[in-house]
Amino acid sequence: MLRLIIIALSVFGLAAPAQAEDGYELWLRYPPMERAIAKPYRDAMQRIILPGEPSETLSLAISELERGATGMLDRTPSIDEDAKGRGNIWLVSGSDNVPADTGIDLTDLAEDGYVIRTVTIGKTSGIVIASKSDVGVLYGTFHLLRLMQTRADITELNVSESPSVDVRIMNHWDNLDRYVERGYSGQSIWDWHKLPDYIDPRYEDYARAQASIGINGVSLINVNSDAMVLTPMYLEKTAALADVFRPYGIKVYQTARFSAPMEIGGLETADPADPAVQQWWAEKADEIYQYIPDFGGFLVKANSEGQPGPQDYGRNHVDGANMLADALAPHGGIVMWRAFVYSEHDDEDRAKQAYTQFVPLDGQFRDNVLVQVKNGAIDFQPREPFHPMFGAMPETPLMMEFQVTKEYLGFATHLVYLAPLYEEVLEADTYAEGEGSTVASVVDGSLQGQSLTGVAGVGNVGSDRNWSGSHFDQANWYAFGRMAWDLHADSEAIADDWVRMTFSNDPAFVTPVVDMMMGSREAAVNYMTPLGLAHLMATGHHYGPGPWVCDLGRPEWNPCYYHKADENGIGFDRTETGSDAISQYAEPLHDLYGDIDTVPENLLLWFHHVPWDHEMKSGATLWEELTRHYTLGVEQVADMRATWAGLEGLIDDGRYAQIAAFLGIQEKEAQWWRDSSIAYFQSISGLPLPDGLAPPEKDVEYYKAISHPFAPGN
Ligand code: GCW
Repeated sequence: MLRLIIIALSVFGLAAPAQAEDGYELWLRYPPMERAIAKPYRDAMQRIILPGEPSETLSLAISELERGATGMLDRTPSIDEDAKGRGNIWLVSGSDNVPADTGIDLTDLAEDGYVIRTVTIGKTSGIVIASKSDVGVLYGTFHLLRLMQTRADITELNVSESPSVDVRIMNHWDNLDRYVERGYSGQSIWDWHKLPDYIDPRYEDYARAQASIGINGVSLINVNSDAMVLTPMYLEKTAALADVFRPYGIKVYQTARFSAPMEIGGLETADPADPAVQQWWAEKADEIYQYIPDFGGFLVKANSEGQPGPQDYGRNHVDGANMLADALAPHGGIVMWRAFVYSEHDDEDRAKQAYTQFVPLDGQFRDNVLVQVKNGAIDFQPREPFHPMFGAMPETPLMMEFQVTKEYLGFATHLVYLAPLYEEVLEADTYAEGEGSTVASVVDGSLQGQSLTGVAGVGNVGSDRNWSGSHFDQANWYAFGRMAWDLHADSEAIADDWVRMTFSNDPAFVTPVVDMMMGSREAAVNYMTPLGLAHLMATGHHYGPGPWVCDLGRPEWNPCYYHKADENGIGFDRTETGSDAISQYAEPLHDLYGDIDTVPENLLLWFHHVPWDHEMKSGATLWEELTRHYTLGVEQVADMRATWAGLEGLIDDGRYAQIAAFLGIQEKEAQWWRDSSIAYFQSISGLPLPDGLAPPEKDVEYYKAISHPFAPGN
């Protein structure tokens, strides 16, 4: 019946009615295309040409094309050995199979890169999707479908794509009991208890979504790891997931708890210099590869936040990482050794500690080790300068770690599109090898000649029906994949694609929503931590403001440590007169950041302790400017909400309503952030509010008393 209505409506040139949608389909919905524009797309989708038996991966490419064509065009292409006439889609895997006379040359492509080209071969014509590998064909297929979903012209295609980095991995911080650390989208999607016998169909849908954005690796459990995951019972479960992911080109990785030889191996020590420990890991690796022949390797958090590591035995990160690397090397596995380290026994500025520990080790890691570095030196804040390790270890491949889940950016309810943050970091110039030494060029290996490269994202995928806890958080998953594939991708173009695929191609919807997304990160910076402030979230769960927290055991557990507000001013002095963290940045950044007059204002309080009456570029004082930023943040969210209210009826009611409600939560919480922060900082500065600025609703004691012991994700 519904189908009849759709057909009837399309005959009259009307759009299909809004259908109930719950977000499960992500950006792969393939709704019917407007009849008026469908013709060239229908013409292009007559038959899929594939000589011989398709592999499992090529079968997935075929079924994806069928799914897209059926959904969007109400046409199922036939599958043929030979091309005929027009409308052929050749799926070509392997250089030797490229049809003659097309001029297509795959030589310079990465193994999983692809070309999509409009061709004429003799009397036939159509589109060739060609790659050296099956998975490259699958990626190319998703690309072609994206072009159709976003209504791009597909009549003259000449696309050539190779990924920027080798390893494009989502890190799950999922515990074996299904609780997700910093997860705001339900439980872990890995139902360990029922594995390996029950394979939730969701695993395959997950793999398909990941492949559609080029993700080729998944680490399954929390970096605060559990050694049990390396026992035979869990290896069997992991192998079952690996079997689901394999056809989608996705390798499985596991986190390795450094003390595993003691916890599950019965050894007295986990000292990497001990031959028995080395032997244990080598045998463990052999065992893992018996279960999972293409196992990717280990992700390790060691000597950080209480996790065990080589320093427990007087060894260093190289000793630990190389031991594991040696165990994996015979099987082709890699180690991703995290640089997110700071110690409760170290008084050095937390922002300096990773650099201090790692940079002297440059050049000593094995070839199959990637050092995984968070984008900033503290911790996934709304804004941080790029991590100073980027560029500072020319002999070591550094892998980027972004956070996709929004631990410090309002959890699942705030609409904050993260791609502009990723882009800002990737395009930042480290000056490591002179001007133009961008973080992206460090990560992709082009600047300093690394061959093994990677990008990781701490995922936001959980058991919620909509996967990510909110519809707009799907955009962060999507954008993470697209940017890991292309470190130079444009965040706005990605938002545009995502909005079209996820919601609608109607310009009356697309334009305002993309604008809203593009401004959303700066709005969050404004209402949470403007002008270079950081880590002022309530302690523990990080939900809401807590700038007044000053009394916890270790200095760096307290927001006070990060803002250092006193009656004279606010901000962390990281110049020579303070922690001298600026010395970790190359010239001219060292001088630029070190000088209060040249440091970018959006990083001012990250690097300087600034008098309240300091004159800002606008002519206003720092105090005035700070209060204005907080206020602006709330106004920006109110604008987003108003924009959304104007879009009612342009998409399905279900998603519309949930987003409207979440924006309401965001506005309320932005106001809370603004009011409580202004009230608190005013209690320190003792200054009057600038003229015309609304006073906080309540006094500072009211905000201090708010407590949320059960905030999620802690
Ligand atoms: O962002 C912080 C989180 C911790 C996390 C840690 C890390 C997994 O607050 O929950 O632990 O970083 O990255 O290791």
